[in-house]
Amino acid sequence: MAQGSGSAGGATRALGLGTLLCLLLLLAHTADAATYTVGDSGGWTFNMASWTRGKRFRAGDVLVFRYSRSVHNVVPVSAAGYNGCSAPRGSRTYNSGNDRITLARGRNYFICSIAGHCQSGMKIAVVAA
Ligand code: CU1
Repeated sequence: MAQGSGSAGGATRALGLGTLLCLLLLLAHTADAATYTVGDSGGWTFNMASWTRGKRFRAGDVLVFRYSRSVHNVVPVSAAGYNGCSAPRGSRTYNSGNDRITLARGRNYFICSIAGHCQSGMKIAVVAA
């Protein structure tokens, strides 16, 4: 009987250790989050396609969009919105000129919804691992 309760205790300890490991992984992941200024010193502007090249983004990384708020904006869109350069009515629109947006796992698409800008390459597609 004593042996039985001992092994149950072991299972509980193993569960506790698993939970602890998960928490540590989560913390490590958070600490890893990087911040990227979109377009680097040039900021968020036209012909952005090459900016993502060679970068490895992770979920939780932060993109900083810097631009003149009187000229541009930032709208997260779907793949269709990205390809067609259209933002659905009611889309959340960032327009502070210094917007911080956290990447979700998977594909993240952003366009400028000012007429003609996305068509001129003011759009990025970011894949976050
Ligand atoms: Cu724009």
